[in-house]
Amino acid sequence: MQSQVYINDSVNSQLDNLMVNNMVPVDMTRVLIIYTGGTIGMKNSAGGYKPEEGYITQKLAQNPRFHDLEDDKLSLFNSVNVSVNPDEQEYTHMINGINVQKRKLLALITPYSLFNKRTRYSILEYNPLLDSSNMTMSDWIKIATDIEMNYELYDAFVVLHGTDTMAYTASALSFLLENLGKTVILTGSQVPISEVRTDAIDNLLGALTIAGHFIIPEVGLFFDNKLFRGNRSSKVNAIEFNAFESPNLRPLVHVGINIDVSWENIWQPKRIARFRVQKTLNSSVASLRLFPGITEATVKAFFSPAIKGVVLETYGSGNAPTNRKDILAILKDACDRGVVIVNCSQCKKATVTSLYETGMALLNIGVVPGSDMTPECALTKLSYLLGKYEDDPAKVRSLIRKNLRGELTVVSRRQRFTYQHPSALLSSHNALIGSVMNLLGVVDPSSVQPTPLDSSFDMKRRNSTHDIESGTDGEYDTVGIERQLVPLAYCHSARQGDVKTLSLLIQEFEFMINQPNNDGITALHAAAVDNQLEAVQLLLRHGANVHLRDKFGRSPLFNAVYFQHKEIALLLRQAGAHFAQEEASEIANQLFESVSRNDLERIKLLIDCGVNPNIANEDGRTILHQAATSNKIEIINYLLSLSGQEPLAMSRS
Ligand code: ASN
Repeated sequence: MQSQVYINDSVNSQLDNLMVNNMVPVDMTRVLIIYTGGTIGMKNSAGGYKPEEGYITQKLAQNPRFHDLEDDKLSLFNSVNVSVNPDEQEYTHMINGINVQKRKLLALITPYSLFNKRTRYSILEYNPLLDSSNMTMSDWIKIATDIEMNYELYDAFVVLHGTDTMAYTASALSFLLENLGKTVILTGSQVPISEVRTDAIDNLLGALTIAGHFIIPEVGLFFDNKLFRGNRSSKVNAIEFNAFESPNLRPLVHVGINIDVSWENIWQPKRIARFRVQKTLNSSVASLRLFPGITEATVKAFFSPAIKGVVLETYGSGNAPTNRKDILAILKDACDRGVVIVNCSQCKKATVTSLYETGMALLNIGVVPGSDMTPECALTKLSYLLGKYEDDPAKVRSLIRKNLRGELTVVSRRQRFTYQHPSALLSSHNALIGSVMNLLGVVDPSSVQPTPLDSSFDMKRRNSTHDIESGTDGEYDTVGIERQLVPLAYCHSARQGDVKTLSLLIQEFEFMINQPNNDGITALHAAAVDNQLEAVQLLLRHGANVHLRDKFGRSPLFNAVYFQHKEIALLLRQAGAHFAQEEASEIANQLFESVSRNDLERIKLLIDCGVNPNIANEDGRTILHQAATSNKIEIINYLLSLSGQEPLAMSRS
């Protein structure tokens, strides 16, 4: 899509971003907190607990753990732009064309963390603030749309939300946010932040810390020191602080003395596609929990023609009574009519299989096994898929069984009973590490020391068969060696365009594809700098993240454009890359310099990579002004063509 050029564009809103950006250090992350309501922000009043406008921002601004008061005095970062939709009605069923307006919000800044990072954040507060029991599907779409509108302005998003329906919202968002490349974390609390003894501080600080330090490109739910995959979580406790569980998947992050990220469990999107938001959900979905003795009349009424998708909550491993021919007949009739029925277990920890005759009976009439999805997840997934493919139940059925966002485990019959002895895996591990060290010219493996446990690089070994926690497995310390050598090997082979070695590394260490080497660069940065197109393609298909910045704060896209590697730059754009806010001023300089140098190719590349051609300098002048003043006809004509205007019929003299 081409950008439009507005000839009379005055100082545009990008400019004040630019000016602020000049002062933003590399170690700064921008987070947008979307505050939707819930207990977390409530205040005790005469009429009981209720949310109060502006209260949470005020509370955080006064707390030195959340806001650097010294910095506040300098007021360097005290306001930030946020995109909002002024017309609330338009959120539902809106496909494209969001009516975007910029609003200024108060910006807060965390003190430096142990890793020398700070997070600048703002709170976009909803009106009205909702108890999550009052939320509807259009609220999910509203949150998703707000993330979409601010996707390029912020590095990560935290959603403050009531706990009661948080698992539903987290599941829904995980589907609505397609090709997500940034961190989105939902959190809330059991006790309001206004109380002395509250879980709000730890939950919010934990979510903000993770969002500020790591790119975990999925929708997570942070509670009681754990980050869960959102679509795997359920509220299980309304009395204690540990309100959530993720029964069928280990937490993604544990926050303790260290922050342990289980990188091997983090969802790595493998499609080369841009971030987009699905804005239609089908509300004709429902859950039916079986119980012994349920009547035919109840089931019949439930499956009335209006219904399009049903989560059938069955017993144990997905079992339903085979002696209830009346119920099976109603289910079969519904399936034949095109209703999509998903079989989920009533047990928290379970996988729906077809091992028992009672489960097979459902499969045979067309009910889709939901594997280990939570009922919350199955319902929102149905609503999402039926929102996209309402008239194609066969497609919905097949996609329900697929793992779209890490929401289910695909287990084949054979896999259930396979056991591989750890030594088999470790010997292949050792062989690979040995060859990696050869490649890098490292002679003595035992001379390689592990890096100290540092949360930003700390990672657990893969689970199950690989689980040798001590890190020593006979020959040498594989954990420490992996941590140091694998990123080195990734970068080295990416730089050389050695896709054979890259493929080998991916086979064994795909989960480390985004780990930076000692110079703070990732394999994708290295391949982009050295114009290794094939390597870039391979890395992107295996989960390389386009938003990671190197130690200079630069994204792979910046590198590709800087060195004018056009194909790579365009491929990165296709994969959702955009210039980081911190890069905006340098990129704008490049644009203006290219006009001075009459470098039309670079101008085209910058604009194709998303740079706004109407960006204005400090004098409010755009590149069109500059090209006109210096009589750069080709550039003028190119800029005019962007907005479909006739070229100038001027001579070059
Ligand atoms: N009822 C509240 C809500 O879900 C519960 C909470 O946030 N702890 O909004």
